[in-house]
Amino acid sequence: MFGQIEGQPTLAGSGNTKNKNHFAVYYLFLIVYYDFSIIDDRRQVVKSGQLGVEANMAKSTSTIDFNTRLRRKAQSVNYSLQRILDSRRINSELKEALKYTLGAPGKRVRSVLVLWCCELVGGQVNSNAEVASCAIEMVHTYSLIHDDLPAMDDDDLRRGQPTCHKAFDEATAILTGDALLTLAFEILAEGIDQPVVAVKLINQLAQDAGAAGMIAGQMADLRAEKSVGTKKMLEYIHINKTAKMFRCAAAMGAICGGATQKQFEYLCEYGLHVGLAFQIADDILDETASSEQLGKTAGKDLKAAKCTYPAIVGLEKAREVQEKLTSEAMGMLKPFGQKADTLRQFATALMERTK
Ligand code: GRG
Repeated sequence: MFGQIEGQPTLAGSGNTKNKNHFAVYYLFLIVYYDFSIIDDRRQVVKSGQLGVEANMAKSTSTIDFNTRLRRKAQSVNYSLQRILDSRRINSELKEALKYTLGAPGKRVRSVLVLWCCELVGGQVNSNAEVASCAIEMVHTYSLIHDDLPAMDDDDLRRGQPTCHKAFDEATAILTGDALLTLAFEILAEGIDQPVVAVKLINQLAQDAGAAGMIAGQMADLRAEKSVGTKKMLEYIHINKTAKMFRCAAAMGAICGGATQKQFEYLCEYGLHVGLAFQIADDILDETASSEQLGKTAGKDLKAAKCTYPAIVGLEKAREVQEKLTSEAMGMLKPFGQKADTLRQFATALMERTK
């Protein structure tokens, strides 16, 4: 998990045992120090209600490896989600299910994309981006809960734990999804500091997650089962079901960071491309990885004769398409220069993911 830190040898390459021990102690100190500093920063955020942690983290960005930065950003989203849930009066049974699903170890990649796009165009993450990152995670989590229901994909395992309707019951799972979907729009309406920004964010999320976005993709996906799939159908499903939520994340980050129209358009295209590549990775992993590795049931697409890239074009070609999309996504970052290096690493990480 802790890859090489720039300018420092890794543990494995650090010489004799005595030196290794010194490095081990040093690393331990660094880990403990960083974890405590994050907690301290968060306490300040809770106390003042303002964003501090992202600004503090940004200082050390250049010296920390990508995976650690991704993990830190995801952790900051977790804190924000927890804070939002803790601050609301919600029926205790429903709250338990909300915490169970939202608190489960999701990768938070859409949320982190919001934060990094805001940082890219605005220089730093602001409180609007923090709210937007939580809103998109809520909508994403709702979609997973509903997708796992018996009427849809009928699955038992999600994020390494029993699905919501298995852990609770079907009615609770439907309502938990409904609560997350509505809460997402509530926090945007309530927590964004300028009405015009709030409206833009609400509109973007409604468009990309709604009847002309994720729901359209899900509908087509269900209808495509067991029919003879075509490449056109496949693209329609994947773009709508998955890629538009990544486009949405990039767009929301751009809006929060005050992007110009051109920057907004480049980031939207970047989001669509990495989102499609992410879904192809998902299709490939469904065939090549285990349920333990994925934290969800592997091999389901094949069994359900789903319209996937490996099923339509084969595994090898699927990987080629994925690489092409990732390289096109990188192309969208050219105008941003070196400042977009984190998004370049993000695109590569999504393509190479193993879970
Ligand atoms: C039910 C309205 C409705 C929509 C369902 C998102 C979705 C549409 C279905 C989930 C099943 C699926 C395979 C969707 C494709 C998108 C995808 C790969 C979702 C999983 O996202 P990750 O890997 O999940 O980011 P975590 O758990 O890490 O958040």
